[in-house]
Amino acid sequence: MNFMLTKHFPRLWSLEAGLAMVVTDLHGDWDAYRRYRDRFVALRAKGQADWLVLTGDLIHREKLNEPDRSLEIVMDVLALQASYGPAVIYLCGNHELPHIYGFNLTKGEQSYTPAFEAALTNSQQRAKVIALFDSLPFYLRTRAGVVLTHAGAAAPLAHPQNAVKIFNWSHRRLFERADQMMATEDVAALRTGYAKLNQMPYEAMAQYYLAVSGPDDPRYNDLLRGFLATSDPAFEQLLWPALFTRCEQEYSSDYAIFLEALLQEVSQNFYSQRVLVAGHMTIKGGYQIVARRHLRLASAHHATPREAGRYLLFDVGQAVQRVEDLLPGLESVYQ
Ligand SMILES: [Mn+2]
Repeated sequence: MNFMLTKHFPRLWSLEAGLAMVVTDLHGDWDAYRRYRDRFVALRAKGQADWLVLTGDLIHREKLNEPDRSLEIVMDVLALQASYGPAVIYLCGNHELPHIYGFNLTKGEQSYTPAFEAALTNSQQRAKVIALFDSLPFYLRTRAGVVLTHAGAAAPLAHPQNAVKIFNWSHRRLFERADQMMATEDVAALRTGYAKLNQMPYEAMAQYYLAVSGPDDPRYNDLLRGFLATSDPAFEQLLWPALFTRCEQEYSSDYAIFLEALLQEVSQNFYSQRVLVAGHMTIKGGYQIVARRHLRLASAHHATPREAGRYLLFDVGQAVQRVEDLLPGLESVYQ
C-alpha cells in the first residue's frame, strides 16, 4: 500500500492508502478548530487516522459578535504541518483567495478582507501565510473513489480543457500578466483609474483593504496588481466558479450533470472517482446528500446548529461505491 501523498497536478493531489479525517469550513472558529485538531492528534496516536484534510475557508469569522481567530488557526496548521508533514492537507477555499490576490471579498454589507489583512500585517507572518495559501491544492482524490474539494462541481469544469487548466492552475501566471501591464503603463494613471472605478481614493482603499501603511509601503501597488491579475478572464470564468459554486442552488437539476463531469475529469489516469465530499454551504444539521453523489459536510460554521457539525472519517484505500457508504464515518467533536 502506498501511504504517500502524490501531487499528480499542482492543484489535484492523490491519496492511495490510510485513514482520512475530513473537516470543512472553520471560518476563524478557534474552539471548533481546537476540538478537531485534538481529535486528529488523538486518533493518529491510536493509529485511527493518518491524514487530516481541511477543505478550505479556515479563515474569516462571519459572526461579528464572536472573536475572529483566523490567523491563529492558520499559524497552528503550519505548526501541525511542521510536526506531521504531508499528513496535514489544506485545500483552498474561496475565502483564502482574496489574500492571495489582494481583493476585497464581500457578502452584503460585510467586508471580509480587511480584518485578516490587518492581522497579517501586525503579525509579520504575511510571507509565510501567503506562501502557504499560494501552494494549496483544489482537489484531493483517493483510491476509494472519493474526491474532496471546497465547494463542489461547477459548469465550466465540465469542459475537459477547463478542468486541466484548473488542475494546473498557477496564481503566478496571473501576476506575471499584471506585472507586464504595470511595467509598460503609467502606474500612477492606473491607480487613478482604479480609484475612479471604485469612487474612493486609492491610498484609502489600499490602507483599508490590504493594511498598507501608505505610498512608501512596498505593498502600495498590491491592490492595483490584484485587480489587474484577477481581470484575467480565466479568474472569473474558471477559478471563482470552481471554488465558489453554489451547486444545486445555482444549477438546479443540471447540477447532477456537472457533478458527473467533474468526477470523470478528476479520475484521469487514476482510480474511478464516484463520490464528491465538500462543505461551503450552510445546511440544517451537519451533512446532506446532494445529487446522489455529493456529500455536503458542515463541521462548524455551516452546520445548523453549530454543534450538529460533523467530521468524516474514511479509509482512502477502500473502494466506496455510494455516498451512503460514507455515512457511518460521520462523527462529532461536540459531545
Ligand atoms: Mn466557501
